[in-house]
Parts: sequence; C-alpha cells; structure tokens
Amino acid sequence: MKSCWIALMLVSVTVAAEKPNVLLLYADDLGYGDVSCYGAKTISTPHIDKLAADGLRFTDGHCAAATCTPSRFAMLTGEYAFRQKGTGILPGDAKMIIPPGRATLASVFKGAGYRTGVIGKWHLGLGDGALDWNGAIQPGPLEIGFDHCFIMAATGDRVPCVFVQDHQIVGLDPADPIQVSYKQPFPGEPTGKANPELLRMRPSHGHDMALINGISRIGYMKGGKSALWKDEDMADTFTAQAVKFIEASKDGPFFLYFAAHDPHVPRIPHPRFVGKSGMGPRGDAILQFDDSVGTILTALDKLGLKDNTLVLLSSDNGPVVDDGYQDEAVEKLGDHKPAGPLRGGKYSAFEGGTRVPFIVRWPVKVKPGVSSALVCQVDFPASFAALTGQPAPAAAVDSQNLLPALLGEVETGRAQLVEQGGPLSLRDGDWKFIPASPGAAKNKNTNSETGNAPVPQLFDLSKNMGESQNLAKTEEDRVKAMASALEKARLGPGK
Ligand code: NG6
Ligand code: CA
Repeated sequence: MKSCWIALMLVSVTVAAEKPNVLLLYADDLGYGDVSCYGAKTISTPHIDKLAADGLRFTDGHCAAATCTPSRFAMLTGEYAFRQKGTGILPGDAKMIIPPGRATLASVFKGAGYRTGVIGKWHLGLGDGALDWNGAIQPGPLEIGFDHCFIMAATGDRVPCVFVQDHQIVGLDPADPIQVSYKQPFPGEPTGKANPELLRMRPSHGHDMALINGISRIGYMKGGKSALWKDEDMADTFTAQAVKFIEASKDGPFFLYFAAHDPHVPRIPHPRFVGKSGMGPRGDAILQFDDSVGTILTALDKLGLKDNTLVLLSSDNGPVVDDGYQDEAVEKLGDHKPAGPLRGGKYSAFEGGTRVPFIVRWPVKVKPGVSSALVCQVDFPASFAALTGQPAPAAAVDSQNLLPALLGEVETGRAQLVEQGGPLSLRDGDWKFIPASPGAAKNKNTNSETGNAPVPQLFDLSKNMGESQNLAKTEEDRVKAMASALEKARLGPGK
C-alpha cells in the first residue's frame, strides 16, 4: 500500500513538472546591451539580473524580426512574418492579421488545458475591418487561443489610447463614443501639428496627430474621454493586471504573455522612476520594466509558484534611441550602448536588430548558467507543443522544437536562422550573410543603420561580433552557398 502511494506521488510530481506555468515577460524595444546582466554598466536592472542568475541566459537568442508586428506574428504563429503580406508595422485601426482559429502559441497551451492570457501591447490588429470601437471588439486575442486579454490595440504612440479587455474598451462611456481614423483629423480636436503649445513632449519625426495626455500620436481619435489611458500609469496598470491574472490562475497551469510597453516611445514613466537612470526617459523606462518584472516575480513567489513556473524574458526587437520624440534619449545616452557589442538595432539587418535579451528560468528543471545556442522566438510554438506533449501546429512551418536547448540540456540550437531586419539576412552557425540590397544604409528618422549595402556582406561572428569586417570578397564560395540557402529558406519548407 505504502509503495503504491509513493508511486502515485511520483507520478503526480512528474505530471506536474511537465505542465509548468509559463510566464513570458516581454519588453518592447529592449536591446541586448540595455540590461546589466548583458553588460550594461550605466544602468542597473537588479530584477532581470536575478532572473538571469537563477536561470539560463542566452547570448544568441533572437526575436524573429527587427520591428514589433512581424516579430510578434512569428512568435505567436511559428511562421516567419515575411511569408505573409500585411505583417509590417500596423496602424492602430488595422484588422487582425492572425486569422481566427489559426493555431498559435496560446492555442497550443490552451490545448494542453492551460488558462491563457495576454496583457499589454498587442499590435497584431483587431476586428475584421471597419471596426466599431464602441461595440464588441472581435476577432482579437480571444479568437486565437487566449482566454483573457487586457491590451492596448497597437502601441503607446498610436491611437486609440485606451485599453481593451476581452471584447470591450475599458471604462468607455456610451454617451461619449470613441472614433478612430488614420486618414483625417476630427474637426475641433487638438493635434500636435496644430497645437504645439499643448505638448509636454515634442515629436522629432512624425507623431504630430491626435494630442492625448499632452503627447501627440500617430492617427486621430475623438471621444472616449473616460477611457483614455494615462501614460505614466500604464506600466503599473499592466503589472497589476498580470498579478491579478496569476492570482486567479494559481491552481494552474497557466500561460501568461505579459507584453510590456517599456521602453517604447512615448517614454513617459511613472514619476517614481523619473530621473532615476540619469539617462532621461528611455533609461527610466528600462528601470520601470525591471520593476514590473520584480513585482510579477514576487507575486509568483508569494503564491508558491516559483519552482514550477517557466519564466521567459525577452524583447520584440532591438533598441532604438530616437524613435520619434524629443525625449533626451540621444543627448543623455553617454557611454551606454543599447545593443551592447552588436551593430545596428531596431529596423536593422545587423545582429542588433534581432539578437535580444533572452532568459529562461525554471527552478526545478533548468540549471542556471549561460548558453550560446542559437534560439529564436519563432521556435516557441513547436517547443512548447513538445513540452506539453502535443504535435507542433501544422502551420507553424518555421518553428523548430528547441526544447532541449531552451531547457539547457544541450547547447545546440538552430543550424540556421533567417533574420528579418531591413533586408532578410541569414545566420548559419557563427556566419552571418546579408545580401546586397538597394535600400538606404541609414534610417533617416532614427539615424540608425539598416544593414543595407550595395554589396553582399559576410561576417564571422565568432571573431567579429560587431559585424565590422566584411569577408564577402575573400569568402566567395561561402557567400554563394549562403545566398542560395537564404533563397531556399525564403521560399519555405518543401519548396
Ligand atoms: C514607426 C514609428 C516609430 C514606432 C514604430 C513601431 C514613425 C516616424 N515612426 O513607424 O515611432 O512607433 O513605427 O515600433 O512614425 S514597433 O516597436 O511597434 O515596431
Ligand atoms: Ca518593438
């Protein structure tokens, strides 16, 4: 009888370990060099550092693209975004680009009996065209595998400046309906262009339309006054929602995609962070993200969920300094290198575009350490399907099961990876190939490098992580081989 009980206990322990809670802590525009555990010296991120010290820190972890929408599309669907039209940076009134019913990272977890939620930045479109924001907002996250959502439609710098919970705008007064347009201003409503005297932060490029909370945005809106967010409270609001979701799901298992807004523009952190980094609002917003991470992890601890929760921390694309507002990010940067030793950043085909902080912590399973395996967020659907004992979704064509690498059992990840910066580029082991591309070498808005060049570029990252020595001329055979491998990967599996 006794041995029976022991056997039963063993079984239940094993089963529990196979379905850990999964908490994805996701920053917006956080660079490889923006956190102290990746080498930042002028900024300190103690909560992220602690997570890394207790977990596995990847030095070659990637998002799938160097901007938000394609990156998140790939992470949720397991398909590179460049295979689908209309997956570039979306306006805030775009229809949803993941078709309802399509298998996603969320539906994988749901299929394994998880409670699933997304809190924070969405930016994958809502509705199926001509959405009435005053009615039921669908399709949205709930139609692709999430049980719960508390999101902003697009970005902090895009209208509508309201939160959507499940299918409704939060706090909307029916007597003051909300209207959104990306075509023309609403007569009588202030804009950044017409009313610069009302601004507390001026745009540096674009961002001169609807003026909400003293900040002008992309797109126009009218009404919905009672529902408008206050930028300085946004991180606290999302963090509190995340804690609430975890508390309500404590009997588990749950999957929470916590999609923070920091340090994306506009950078308007809560007053308690203002001036704390010495680097202006961008640095302060990074401290705010670190604080959100700390608060959420403390909540896990308090509920006794730390041991059996797999926490993943990463970012949707590389860093950018001036992304459209005069917020002193350039002036106060000092010696800080947002992409660390990498070249490029957001919008770039260089490594800084997609190589980002990437940490996995799962105390009962993952040994703390550092891994150099090449891993990508596009691999999440197949890897988490494997973790939860399910087949990978058929449409997740680019997603590889990298569970052994993600759990630190092996240090081998992908053999190859397509990076979607400006031009598509290819990683093959430590080699990096960027084909010749006619585009401009610099992004004129952000004054940052795109990776475009009129000649092919080839780098040996094992010796030259900063992609400064172009070996294309001396390694012609390798250039040829990688060009055809990239073309093959671009066409897709089976082509
Ligand atoms: C760009 C915006 C930039 C930012 C980005 C999206 C201009 C000139 N620039 O078009 O400010 O919003 O889109 O960032 O409007 S992302 O992280 O969501 O991809
Ligand atoms: Ca982003």
